[in-house]
Order: sequence, then C-alpha cells, then structure tokens
Amino acid sequence: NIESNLAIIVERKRLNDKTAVAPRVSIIMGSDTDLPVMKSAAETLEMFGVSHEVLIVSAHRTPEFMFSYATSADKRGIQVIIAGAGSAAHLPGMVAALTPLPVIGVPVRASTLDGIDSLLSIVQMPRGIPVATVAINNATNAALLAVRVLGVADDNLRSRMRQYQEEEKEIVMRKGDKLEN
Ligand code: RP5
Repeated sequence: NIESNLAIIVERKRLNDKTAVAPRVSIIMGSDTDLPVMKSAAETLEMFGVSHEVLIVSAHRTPEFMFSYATSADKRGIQVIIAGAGSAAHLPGMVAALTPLPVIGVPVRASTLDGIDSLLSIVQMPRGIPVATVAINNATNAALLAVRVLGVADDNLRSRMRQYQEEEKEIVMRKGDKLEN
C-alpha cells in the first residue's frame, strides 16, 4: 500500500542522506507486504533511540541487490541485521552467509502454512551460518535482541534495557494487583 511504500522511500532517502545519523541496525524484509509485521522492529528501536534503516531486499526477486547489500553492510557501519521474510524465507540465511554481522531472523506469517514454513526455513540453518530466529511475526523481539547485542559494548543501551525490563515487570505486577482487587 501507499503508506508502506512511502515509508520505505523515506528510509531509502535517509540512507542516501550523508548528514543523517549512520544506522546501527538494518531492518530488511523480502517484500513490502512484510512491513505491517516488521514495522514493530523499527518502532522498538526508535523507543531505544537506536538508529536504523528499513529496506526491501528480496533473496528471490532482487538477488544481486541482496548480494551487494549483504557484502557491504558491515563496511557501512551496520552492527546488527534484522531480516524478516515469509513462505520460502531464504533472506535471513542468505544474508548471514554473506556478512560477518549477527543476523536476527523474523519468520513472517505470509502463506496458507501459517508461518510454520517461514519459521522452519529460517531456523533450520546448517552448521557454520547462524541466524538467531525469533517467534513467528515477533519483530519486536528481534529489535529487543538487537538492542541487547549492541548493549554488550554500550553501557547506556544496557542500562536502558534494564529499565525497560523493570517497566515491563511493573506493568505485569499492576495487572496482577487489579485481578486481586
Ligand atoms: C517473501 O514472500 C516475502 O518475504 C513475503 O513474506 C512473501 C510474499 O511476498 P509478496 O508476494 O507478498 O510480495 O519473499
């Protein structure tokens, strides 16, 4: 749809804008139809103030672009790649094969097989080429994992993650209080 396409064009412009903050995390997906699921990864990174880019990169429809994107991502300063794809979801694994960066895979529910096809395509990587796979459609967790990876060498981000965990705990505790009253 128009809204998703616009978002992608804006992000592409940002990618080309040399004055913009360099993205630390790259969120890629096989199709713009993945965007409704994948946008929560971008929203979560925004919440943590982590710079990111959002791109459509298709293993099947744009294989040459996928190759140049994946082989150059680390040289551009990207530190973690979040890759979402559905059905025969080859994108995360192919990108992981081409980059030394950590790759987090998001299986997108996109077909009559309800996302099980995507999950198995992404999680069943051969030895030597790891993809950290999150639950079906759980792009939020992919972003949270990316923040934790970055937090290893970023004290501010690590304490922000601690704070987030405390806030989540409070929310659950308050819900428990409501049930008791
Ligand atoms: C995958 O095929 C994409 O990641 C998407 O989830 C699925 C369907 O793509 P479209 O046909 O909707 O563009 O490559």
